[in-house]
Amino acid sequence: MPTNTILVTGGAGFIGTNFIRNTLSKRPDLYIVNLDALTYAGNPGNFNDLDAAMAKRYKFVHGDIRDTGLLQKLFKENKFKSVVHFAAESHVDRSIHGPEAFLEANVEGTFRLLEAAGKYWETSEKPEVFRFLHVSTDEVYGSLEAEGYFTEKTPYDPSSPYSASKAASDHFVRAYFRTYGLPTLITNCSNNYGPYQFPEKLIPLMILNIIEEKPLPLYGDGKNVRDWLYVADHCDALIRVLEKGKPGETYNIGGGAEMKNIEIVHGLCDLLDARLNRSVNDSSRGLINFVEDRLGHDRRYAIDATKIRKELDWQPKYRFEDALEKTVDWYMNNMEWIDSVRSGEYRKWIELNYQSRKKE
Ligand code: NAD
Ligand code: TDX
Repeated sequence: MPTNTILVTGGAGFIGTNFIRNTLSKRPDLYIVNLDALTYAGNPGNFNDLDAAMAKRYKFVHGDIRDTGLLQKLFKENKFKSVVHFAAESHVDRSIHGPEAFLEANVEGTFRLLEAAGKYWETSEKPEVFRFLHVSTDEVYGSLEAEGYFTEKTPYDPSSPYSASKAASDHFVRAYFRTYGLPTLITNCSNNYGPYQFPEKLIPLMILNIIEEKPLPLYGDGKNVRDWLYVADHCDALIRVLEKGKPGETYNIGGGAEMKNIEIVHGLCDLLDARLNRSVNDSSRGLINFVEDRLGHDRRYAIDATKIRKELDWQPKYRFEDALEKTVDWYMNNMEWIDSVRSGEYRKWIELNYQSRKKE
């Protein structure tokens, strides 16, 4: 691979896939190596349809970010210009059932990657251009009441094993900048949605359940609020941070689209009912089922994205209503992709998570 090659970790997952596809298309000079362990959430087939020119600039490596030997070999062979680090266990409910995998992938994994990147950067005489971009979440800031926003200065206050593991990984990344000078960047973004999202997360899970006329499990009172960010907007923000961000800095990325979960589900029911010719009397809203709440469920997330807007001139381009429609259409047109990711493991997860939530 040529010298303008970037290492993407976790690129066979939801955001990584969108980032690689988006970047290969918008930056024709860049080459990408995608290192992914292919957990249940990773799907290497997401790149089968790249055109020949893009496929030449893309390479998949099946491996774990905790494998130091492999990392050293990859850095030596490719002399990466930068690292964009997505690889993680990413689902809050899974972290409640099995926190250890989150410690291993998110904390140890990030640590091993920092070590390997740091050694490479030191021994290659600290190239000016090198960047390590760590993709993190707004969940590290904890939960908001009805008022206020997360800024880059909001103190960390994670609630779930997932957000605790992401918070720990953020601290390691910051420490490698302050202690060793490794040129790191951190982004903390809000809830993403769009193509290729694994159907354990709210939006794709609800789309599929509506299509299949299954119950729509809303946790608690359904009024928890999330700030929704279309994945293509997120990917543009990441490129901007990678190219223009200042080492050592953190940037919050938000969609500016706060919605209650119940509003999202109502919207999805209406969009799909129109597409599936379901009448008002037969509305999918009738499938809504309030179930036992998530343990430690954060009430509200909302991002203040002033810093990235002012310093890097980024703001979301997509209106929530339009991007939600695009997302619904993508899932309706990609049922084969859905079948390919819904393995036996997926069915086991759905049973484990939703069986225990049923109310008497
Ligand atoms: P995802 O679960 O869809 O994908 C994660 C990918 O990482 C998978 O392909 C998986 O195989 C890979 N992976 C996991 N452990 C690995 C390991 N040890 N070594 C190598 N690869 C490994 O996740 P996503 O939704 O695409 O999220 C990507 C990143 O963005 C995560 O770090 C997540 O914390 C962060 N994030 C996600 C959201 C969101 O709304 N999805 C919001 C904020 C931040
Ligand atoms: O079946 C469900 N019913 C339900 O009511 C599911 C799966 C979720 N919910 C609720 C919980 C949340 O309030 O919907 C909201 C969104 O849930 P998720 O899609 O699981 O996302 P969230 O927990 O908010 O975390 C997401 O955004 C931040 C990503 O999964 C994280 O990786 C990211 O860091």
